[in-house]
Amino acid sequence: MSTAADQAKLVETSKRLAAFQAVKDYLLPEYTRIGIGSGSTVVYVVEAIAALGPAATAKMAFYPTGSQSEELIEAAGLHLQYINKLPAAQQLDVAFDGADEVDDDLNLIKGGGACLWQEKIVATSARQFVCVADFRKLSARLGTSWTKGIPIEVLPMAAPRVLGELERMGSLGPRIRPGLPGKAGAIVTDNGLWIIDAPFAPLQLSRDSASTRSNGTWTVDALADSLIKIPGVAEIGLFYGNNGLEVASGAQKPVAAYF
Ligand code: ABF
Repeated sequence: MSTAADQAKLVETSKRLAAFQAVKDYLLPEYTRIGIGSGSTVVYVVEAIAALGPAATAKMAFYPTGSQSEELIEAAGLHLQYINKLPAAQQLDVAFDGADEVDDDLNLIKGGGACLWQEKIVATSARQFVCVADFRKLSARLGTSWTKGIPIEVLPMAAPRVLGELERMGSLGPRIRPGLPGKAGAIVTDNGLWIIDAPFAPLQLSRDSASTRSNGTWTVDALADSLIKIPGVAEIGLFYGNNGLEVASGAQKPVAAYF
């Protein structure tokens, strides 16, 4: 009989295998600029990169998505660089990041770790964005396995009005994310903002659905378009779009996902 400990071990093994495979397939020796996301799965991505050895990574610079990945990069002895130092005409060769949920079309929910804004900037600065996750994260419709809600980064003074607008849009119980255990008040992001988690019914897959809200269900793109327009919203944890192979560059959605 499988115990909780067995399941936890399976999840960690899955994350590690996915991370090592993603690095093997997508970190080419000639690459020099690499984005590093946040979360516990990315720890294995950095482990896989560090395992290549100093000679292999000597010419590579690593761009973090917040304070956690900054610490990871430094602790692994890799060269830390910042996205604000990247000239506008240049792109990262590849960016690796985790996700909270991945649909069949590779749209993502991200932001469970409160780093979504910088994660989106780094992902869209890369020629190729590669998602690494474990088997629990894959589902046919976003909002099925990740039921805490879509993370939305907001200006604190706008939070009550954003909550009201989210309810009007059909979110079921949106709430300001509390601080980490032992910390009073709301969680504060690396950007000094708050996070609202807004649950919606599982999202429809199709981009060209006739109705954006038939049966109270939004399509990913229609919901994203509406959320980002709410005054006070800085960024949303939906990484979505229609980036087929021909438009991989600068896309929010990954070109590949590893489980
Ligand atoms: C980041 O870390 C986030 O976008 C996502 O919320 C979270 C996933 O964390 P984990 O890998 O620990 O499940 O990728």
